[in-house]
Amino acid sequence: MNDTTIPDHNEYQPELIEQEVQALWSSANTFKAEEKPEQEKYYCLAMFPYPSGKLHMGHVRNYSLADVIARFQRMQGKNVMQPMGWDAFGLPAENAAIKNNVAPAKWTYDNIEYMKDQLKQLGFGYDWDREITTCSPDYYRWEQWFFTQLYEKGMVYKKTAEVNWCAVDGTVLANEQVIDGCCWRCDSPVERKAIPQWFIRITKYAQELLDDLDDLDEWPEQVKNMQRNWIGRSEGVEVDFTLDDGDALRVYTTRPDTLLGVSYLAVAAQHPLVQHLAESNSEIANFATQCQHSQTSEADLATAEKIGMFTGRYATHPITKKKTPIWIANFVLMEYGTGAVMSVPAHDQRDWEFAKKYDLPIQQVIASEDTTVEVDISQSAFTEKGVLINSNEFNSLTFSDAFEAICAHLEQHKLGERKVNFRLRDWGVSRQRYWGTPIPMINLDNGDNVPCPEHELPVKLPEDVALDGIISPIKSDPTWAKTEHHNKPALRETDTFDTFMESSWYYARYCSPNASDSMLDKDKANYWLPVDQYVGGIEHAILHLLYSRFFHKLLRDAGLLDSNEPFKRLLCQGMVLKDGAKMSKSKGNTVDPQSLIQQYGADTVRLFIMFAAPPEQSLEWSDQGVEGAHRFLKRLWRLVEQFNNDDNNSPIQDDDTNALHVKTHQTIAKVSDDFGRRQSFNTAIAAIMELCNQIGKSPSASKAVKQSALETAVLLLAPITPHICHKLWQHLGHEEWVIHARWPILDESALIQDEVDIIVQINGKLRAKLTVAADSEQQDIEKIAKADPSIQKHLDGKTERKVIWVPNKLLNIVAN
Ligand code: ANZ
Repeated sequence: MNDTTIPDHNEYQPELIEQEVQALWSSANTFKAEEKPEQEKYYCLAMFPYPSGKLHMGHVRNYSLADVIARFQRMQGKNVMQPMGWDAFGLPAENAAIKNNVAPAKWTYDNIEYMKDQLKQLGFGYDWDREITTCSPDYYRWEQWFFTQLYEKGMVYKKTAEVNWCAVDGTVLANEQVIDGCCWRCDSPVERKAIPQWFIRITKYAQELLDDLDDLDEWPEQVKNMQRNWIGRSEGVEVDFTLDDGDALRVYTTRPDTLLGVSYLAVAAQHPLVQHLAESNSEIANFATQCQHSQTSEADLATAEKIGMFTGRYATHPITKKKTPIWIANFVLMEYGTGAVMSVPAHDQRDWEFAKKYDLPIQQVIASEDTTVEVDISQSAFTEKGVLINSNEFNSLTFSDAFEAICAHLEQHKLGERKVNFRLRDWGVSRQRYWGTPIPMINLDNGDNVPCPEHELPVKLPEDVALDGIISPIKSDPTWAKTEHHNKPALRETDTFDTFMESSWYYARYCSPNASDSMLDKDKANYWLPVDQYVGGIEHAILHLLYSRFFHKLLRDAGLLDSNEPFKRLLCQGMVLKDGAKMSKSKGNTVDPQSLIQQYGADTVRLFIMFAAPPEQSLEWSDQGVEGAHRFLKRLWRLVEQFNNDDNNSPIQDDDTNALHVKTHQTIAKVSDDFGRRQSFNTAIAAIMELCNQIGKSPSASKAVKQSALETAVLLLAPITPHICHKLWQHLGHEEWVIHARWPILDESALIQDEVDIIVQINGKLRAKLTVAADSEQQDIEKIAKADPSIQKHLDGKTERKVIWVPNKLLNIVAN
């Protein structure tokens, strides 16, 4: 390059170049994505943020990861789409509104404006024309429309379900508003209250949601397992015990092999049998109410103290015909199976604890398959599967044989049938909060419900409201809910949707964000979907990802798109820590991205974040690390400047030239694999740094090879630090922008080494290093090694026992 093209500003000044480069991208519409059927598409998506005020480091990490992947794929020649938007409904807006006396809508839109500017400063390559804001009626109208479609299909129903209720304020509380069992506002004790709510039948898709996990081979195993456990498929049997009046008390068990060990039956307090008995027995009635009040979560119940009450009734065992007592027990859930269980204290720990407490018989019916193991049921239940004993004709059967034999027996006598159950419950989508999508249903005088007709959509949420913090403005407004149905006065639903509704389909709407006459443009959805790479926090492993997968299947079954799953590859990033604790406002240990950008520039922040840890692991914040990243960028800048100013007087040496050429291509090979397959960005950066070191140490390499090494470093870094790389690429003589450049091409032949270094060990200790021809034979190396004085010294007087040979790497002689 001649002198006239040497840039006059030869200092690295991120504050100048970042704004300049961002302005170039913006005026050229660089990140606008369009469907191009002839080009391979790549849809890269990071979980959209809740507009809470300003970005935190967790956001920066999430969005840097996705942006690096998007830019890398672009350099691979793919047609990349990377959209961004706002998960804008939710409770924090209501809390902020009360605190600052500003309407939730205004607070939300102001935050969006501020955070959008921050995202731009970080240089993320978003197609802003696709921006989605979920609190906009243009968005939620389609959610409302889709809900009415689901209603027509029978996929939606209303039933009473319990909520947290503050009797003093007369309002429902979100879980976050219950603090140590009391109302966050008035501190009075929170009760459980049953009110009518809307549900979507996700359970109809339980099996498919489970099965399709097997096809998601680019998802972390951990996330798939969390989903499997949440769906909780279990194979068992429903067994009938006969009541005195001839009716059946049906229980669900996964262990029919223990049927002969049943000592009592246990039913939930809400079981119809209990309700029936309660009508004529006040003691039972009182006990049932008491159970209901002390009801806790399923997880707590497993460890909570077992309480129960004998009903005074018996039912006949289906095989032994013995009279079996029926108990009410707090550990039995009405919502699972049949709400009744056969209790086998010898082989189930909950049953065992209950039996000990109420002095019920404990009869062992399973022995260990390992005959040397003596089972002791006096201290706890023996819960393993084994061989049947004390079970009449079923004795000595193993678990699976007994399962089959007992099922067959029950089915033959019409006393039971096989049943698959799921832990997964239908999705309750009603929230009694204001700042959410109004549920598009109309409640009629006669108690019936009808969906809002399509021409009335969207049912708009009023935005200019004042909040008193107690009751939702659309509930307190005497007119908002008033409407008509067939010329008769009727009332709109005043509950709003769970905000998981909005985040369940936004990824699909990004494909046609402005479609005004349909929820999705099918051709566009089919072009872009599934998302090729989804990046987000592990805290969304279960609900958000399960609901999105469910919605995708609903969209498919409504004919709106064709694929089965929304997200092909998933990356869950780890947390950002400071001094070992999660960086968070409540802990007061946050580092503000904004001030870092001002001090060092976005490229330094992005580089540090990508370098400090592998993506899935937690990232420990380090001020020195940020400094280090900044120093590296300054050094890179200087390397390019020096190269351009270099008159190259030093004689060219073939060895240096060759070594730098090899290093360049080794780096391309490593970084390509690290970015693509391994998604290990920290090791990729380390490799690029090594390459830069070698450039610095190779003054006598040829100019062409130096140029190529520098260009390679700039190209490989471009996805991570795009602004500086834009400038350096120009400084290296390119007119084309680096954002339009292709990923460097690997010269495989450079990787074939003529010579390799072999480590020679004696008894595992390093004793010599030999440089030999690549692919040498073991006996040749042994000869060279044994001729080496430093090896001879250590072998002297010893007998050789064994030689371990790792081709091209290591020779270890074991001797004593
Ligand atoms: C007898 C038995 C014997 C059981 C034994 C276990 C071990 P999963 O795998 O989760 O489906 N169960 C059934 N319905 C219940 C309910 N509504 N509330 C509480 N517990 C319930 O678990 C099924 C097992 O959980 C069933 O198998 C039943 O106890 C219990 F040695 O029946 B088992």
